[in-house]
This record gives sequence, structure tokens and C-alpha cells, in this order.
Amino acid sequence: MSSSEQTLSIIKPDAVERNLVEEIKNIFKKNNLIIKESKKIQITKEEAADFYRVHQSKPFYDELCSYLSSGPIVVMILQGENAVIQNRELMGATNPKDAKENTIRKLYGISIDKNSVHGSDSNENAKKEIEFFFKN
Ligand code: IDP
Ligand code: MG
Repeated sequence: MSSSEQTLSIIKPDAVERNLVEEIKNIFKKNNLIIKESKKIQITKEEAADFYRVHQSKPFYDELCSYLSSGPIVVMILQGENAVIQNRELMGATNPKDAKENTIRKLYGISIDKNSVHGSDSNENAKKEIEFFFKN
């Protein structure tokens, strides 16, 4: 049975600003994730609040929404075997300090908030998040 899946990846403002887009994309490609779609956009704080609404009760919610809307981001659909888990493994732990060697967040993350990338955490959320950015 094929387990080819799609997931949503976002290169966050801290990484776009430091010109890390191609480096991060190369990590996906080298690890058998195909970039099916990619676009550089900037979203409003309201759109960020909608995207991150699962976190609305968290103390860092307002800061998180301000941050994601603070500059250009690159949103991508990644496709491959077990894409959701594969992408999460390549990203590393939420806090770059806890991330394993050679993960994107270990290599490039600055702090728990400026952690360079977002990735869907389940197939169900991947579908919703792809819809959010790519279906009108
Ligand atoms: P994830 O991005 O690894 O899935 P989540 O727990 O879903 O992590 O949190 C979403 C985002 O919220 C994180 O990527 C990070 O940018 C931010 N975040 C998570 N925990 C904290 C925190 O304790 N302080 C500030 N920002 C946080
Ligand atoms: Mg998450």
C-alpha cells in the first residue's frame, strides 16, 4: 500500500529574512519530499489568528500571530512517503535548543518563537492547512 501523503510547510519570517529558503527547500528535496506547490506571501494578523486558532488559549497566541504576519513567509505543499511525520522529523523539536542535530530548527532556529518552520502535525490538519493556503 502506498503511503504517499501531502503536508503543509511554512518557512517563517525569521528564515525568509535570512535568505534560508533555498537551503531549507534543499533539505526537503534531499529527503524525498517533493515540493508540489510553493508561494511567497505575507498574511495579515487576522489570517494568522485564523490559521493558529488551535492555539488561541495559549499565553503566546497574540505574539505568535503578530510574528507570523510580520514579514514574508513561504508556504509549500510537500509530498512523499509519510510526508507529515517525515517533515516533522526534518524540522526537529519546537524549541531549537531541544532539536536534534541536523534538523532545520537546530540548524537555523533562533528561539522557540523564531523557529524557522511550521509543519502540519497530522493528516487531518495537513488537509485543513493545505486548504487554508491553496484552495480558494
Ligand atoms: P510546533 O510548531 O512544533 O508544532 P506548537 O506547539 O504547535 O509547535 O506551537 C506552534 C508555534 O507556537 C511554535 O512553532 C512556536 O513558534 C510557538 N510557540 C510554541 N510554544 C511557545 C512558547 O512557549 N513561547 C512562545 N512561542 C511558542
Ligand atoms: Mg503545531
